[in-house]
Amino acid sequence: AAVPFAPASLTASLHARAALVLDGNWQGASTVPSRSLYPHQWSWDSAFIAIGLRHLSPVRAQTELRTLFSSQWDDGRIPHIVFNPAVPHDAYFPSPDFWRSRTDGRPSGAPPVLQTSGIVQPPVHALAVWLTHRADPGLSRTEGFLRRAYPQLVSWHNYLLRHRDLGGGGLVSVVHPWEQGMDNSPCWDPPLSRVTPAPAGSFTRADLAHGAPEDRPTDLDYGRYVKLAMDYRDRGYVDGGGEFAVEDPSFNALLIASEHALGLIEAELGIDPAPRHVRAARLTRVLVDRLWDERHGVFLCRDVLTDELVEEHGVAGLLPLILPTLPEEVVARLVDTLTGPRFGLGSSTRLVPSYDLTGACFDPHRYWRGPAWFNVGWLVERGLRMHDRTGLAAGLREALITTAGSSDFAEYVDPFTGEACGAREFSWTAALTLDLLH
Ligand code: 9YW
Repeated sequence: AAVPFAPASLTASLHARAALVLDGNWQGASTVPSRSLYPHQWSWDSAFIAIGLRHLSPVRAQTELRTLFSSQWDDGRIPHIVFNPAVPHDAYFPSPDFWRSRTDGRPSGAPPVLQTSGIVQPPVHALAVWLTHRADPGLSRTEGFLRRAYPQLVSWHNYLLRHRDLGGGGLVSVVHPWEQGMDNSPCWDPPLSRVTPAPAGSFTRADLAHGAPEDRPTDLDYGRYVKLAMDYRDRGYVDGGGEFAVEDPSFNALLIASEHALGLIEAELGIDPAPRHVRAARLTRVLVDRLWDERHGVFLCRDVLTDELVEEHGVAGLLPLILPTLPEEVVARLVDTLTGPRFGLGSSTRLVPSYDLTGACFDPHRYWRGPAWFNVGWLVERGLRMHDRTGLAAGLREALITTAGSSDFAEYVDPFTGEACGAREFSWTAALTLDLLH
């Protein structure tokens, strides 16, 4: 069926509207994802935000990333939230008193003056640093931007590769669905089903006051998220020994893409980048070995505790498309899957749904169980261009730009109709629209 998308806004006014969203969400040294729903700094949001912000103000993009990096723990992890102390604790749950990052004696060494969470988010940061540098290399050199960010990025990647190879096969595991960023993806259902949820009355969700409950994760999911986070906290954020450990194709692909970006940063700093690119190519091979499903032409999650692949087709399984050394036969299969009945790009939808349209759990409105997200679309567009699928990339780019404008930069949209869901004036939607317009 034809998809009724709103007509394209004028490029110039869309650019101005996106800039206004980012100005409105700017806090002086970082940007909130959404003023209503997410009033602090989120890790992978900031990376995507910087990628757009660099077109408006390279200085602000640098500041965004530097602020985030100042929250890095001694063990190298970059926490998924940096809390704004001026925001009341009940504005977002879990709040700092849940995470207790400043409790004395944490072996992982959280920074003493900031309040942060203890889990992480996808490592898109080296890519964001490199793209921010490219926006104004002169300014970046004057500011020592790469020189200062480089050791922080190295220690961040080392944390992941050294402390999070919980499956022992060379890939990184996430220990909580929030770490991968696609909170309630059906890919988490089997591994999460083993987790006993925290009792319903033991915590109060803040998200339901702002978002439509039927679009948000269920209470049962939330109870399990809380239990996993509490257990990790109570183990002092020491890795290993938890009830949830999953190798996810998107998290690992973003790490590998960032390893390549780190190679480009090294070349710029006069450091030999060859070992970095070799490591990234080796990790790409490991990703294919451990997570590629030849039968369905998609990457799957590996549940590390059972050592089994999870038979659910989430969009995370398509994101390795962003990898430059992915074998062409794998690229071709991924493009078939993307444009086939399960993801429908170019036929049943012009966007990229977050989950298999034919899957039993598909829901066009419920968060990461079907709706289309703009960061995902941006990554797929980049991957398609990288692998010379320029026609498909151009169609997707156009649809992303048009839908961002017609949905008032929504957090996510119905993949068929483009109808806005979740928060409006969402920062990464505005930022990545700016990037697509350039
Ligand atoms: C939540 C901020 C974050 C994103 C995640 C997204 C959501 C937080 O919002 O998680 O409370 O549900 O799933 O990817 O970083 O935008």
